[in-house]
Amino acid sequence: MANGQTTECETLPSSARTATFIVMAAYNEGTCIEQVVSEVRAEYPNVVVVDDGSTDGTFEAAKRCATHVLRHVINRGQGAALQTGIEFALSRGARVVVTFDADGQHRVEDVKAMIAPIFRGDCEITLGSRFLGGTENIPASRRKTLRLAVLFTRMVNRVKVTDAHNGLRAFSDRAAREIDITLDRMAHATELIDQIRLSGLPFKEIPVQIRYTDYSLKKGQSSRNAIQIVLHYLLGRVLH
Ligand SMILES: Nc1nc2c(ncn2[C@@H]2O[C@H](COP(=O)(O)OP(=O)(O)OP(=O)(O)O)[C@@H](O)[C@H]2O)c(=O)[nH]1
Ligand SMILES: [Mg+2]
Repeated sequence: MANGQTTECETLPSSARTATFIVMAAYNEGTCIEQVVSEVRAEYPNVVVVDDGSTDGTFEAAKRCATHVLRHVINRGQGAALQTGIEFALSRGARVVVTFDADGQHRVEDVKAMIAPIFRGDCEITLGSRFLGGTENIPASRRKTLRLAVLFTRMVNRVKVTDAHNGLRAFSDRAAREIDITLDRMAHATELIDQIRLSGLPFKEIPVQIRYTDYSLKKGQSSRNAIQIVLHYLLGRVLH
């Protein structure tokens, strides 16, 4: 498996932009989704929002700005919403599928470096890494939890990554077809790493930046959630 660090300077042909589908799972992101989608859509015309049973105005806001909007009638979790969005993107002819958080934590400018190695045929999957990207303002408790997640991934999944829970990822259509997220909630991130290892598909980690804003910190995952995520993942392994 490839595991390199690259930066991209080249420009992408417009055919690559249109063949790239950006999939966003969104849960109660009504206040920011329009801005996030608009920024992405200015560069990549195919943006698929999966509203994950939100109880605010996320669905209506997404309808105003996204290319495609899907909806789970109940909240099922990020893993389930991403699987729905990935399957939809493939059904519409996506050549590359990118997963991108709806809370504004990812940067549109990082997408190019994520997809270029796949279009070049260097690998089938890219995983964003905030630790290779030098993200500076990671809160101390998040940093510790994320480091523990990396240790867990190295020991349990036996895959050497530097950031196991980064929502910015890209898959070739072939990889997206092989990946089948069955863990509905946040444990899907660890399940994905298992599936990448089992598939033998070549992947690369790409340096990216994660924005920590007041909004994302208030809404995001707590350290207590991390324990739930581990238990959910282990239960999933026993049951599958
Ligand atoms: N929390 C949560 N997020 C969901 C859910 N379904 C979809 N999402 C989306 O998943 C994305 C990531 O959720 P976050 O809770 O921010 O998780 P995270 O970015 O891994 O964690 P932080 O670094 O703490 O922000 C966001 O775009 C959410 O809108 C859900 O059921 N719960
Ligand atoms: Mg977040």
